[in-house]
Amino acid sequence: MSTPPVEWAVGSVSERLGIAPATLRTWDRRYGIGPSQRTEGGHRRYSEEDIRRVRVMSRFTARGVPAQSAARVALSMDSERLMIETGAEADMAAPVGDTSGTVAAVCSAALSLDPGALSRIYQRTLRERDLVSAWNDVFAPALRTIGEQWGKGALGVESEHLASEVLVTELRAVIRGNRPRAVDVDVILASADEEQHYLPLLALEAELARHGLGAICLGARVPTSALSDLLMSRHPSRLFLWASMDRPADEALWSVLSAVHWPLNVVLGGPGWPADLPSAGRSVTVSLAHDLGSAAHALLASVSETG
Ligand code: B12
Repeated sequence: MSTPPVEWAVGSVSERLGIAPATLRTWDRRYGIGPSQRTEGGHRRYSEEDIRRVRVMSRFTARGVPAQSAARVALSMDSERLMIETGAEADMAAPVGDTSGTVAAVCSAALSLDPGALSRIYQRTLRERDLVSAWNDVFAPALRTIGEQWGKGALGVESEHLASEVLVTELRAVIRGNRPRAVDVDVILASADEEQHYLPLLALEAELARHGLGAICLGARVPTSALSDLLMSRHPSRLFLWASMDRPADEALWSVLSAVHWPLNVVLGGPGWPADLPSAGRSVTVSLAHDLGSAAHALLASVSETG
């Protein structure tokens, strides 16, 4: 069974494209540049193709073409032509520094399954901002919006996969470009047992690398037994663990940490961890980091503390 196409209300189209709702309604009424669907109650519902046509209209009018002729050209374009016309500009629609426009552009590129546009938006964001602000202001909000849209059934899981896969590639490029020469097993980043989400680990690895700190990043779903073996054999000084999903009540990690007998700074991140952390072993400090910057700070600070 095929999924019905996503349809957007005037307000959402206005937010995505930065065009006033009144203008959108006028273009629809006067020139037929509008939604191909309406709800039973008569509310406008734009498809992705309708939105592309509005984009073309907007581009022409912005260049001074009279609305009437801009509309004629936009209406003459078939689906393929509209894709070509708008494919390259979708990601550039948001002006520099416009975070909500950029977040909307990420979602739109994810929805249109456009990896090229996603890379361009991510790269441009990383050029314009430092990594922490790129993550806090654009990437994390875009991921949250994508998660919400997926939760509502407005966006397919394939769009979520694509948006995160392309972000993985771009974050890895930052890591590669900044990777310190020496990376030993002193700083470990991992996602908790059974936890598939690991993008925040890459953001953190990239941020640490930018500060000259190399880390071993183990990625998603690291079994607690494997983590335990690694801790016991290599005695690292810092461990970061991510959990998006709620951790089980019988979390095995706590008993692993209670057996640690060397100074270990454990930083936990993500909404999956309980707010009240059980006390760990005497030599272990466990804290919750609420954002990328503070997680990086906690791990970097222990470098200066330990020399
Ligand atoms: C991308 C994604 C995926 C990708 C992951 C790819 C990858 N390489 O990581 C894939 C497709 C694999 C996936 C799978 C699943 N996902 Co998913 N996914 C997401 C998505 C869109 C982004 C995840 C992410 O990177 N989040 C990072 C930031 C954005 O997370 P945050 O929670 O907002 O962060 C908060 C804090 O932790 C802090 N913060 C933000 N960034 C950072 C960084 C650092 C370093 C620190 C310390 C703090 C911090 O600020 C935020 C506000 O407090 C989220 C949406 C979301 N809101 O997270 C859903 C989401 C996490 N997924 C969800 C679900 C349900 C799943 C699946 C169970 C789906 C399924 N049925 O298979 C599986 C998970 C299976 C498992 N056991 O892990 C739900 C979880 C709901 C819940 N808690 O129960 C979410 C919230 C979507 C939703 N709205 O329902 N997912």
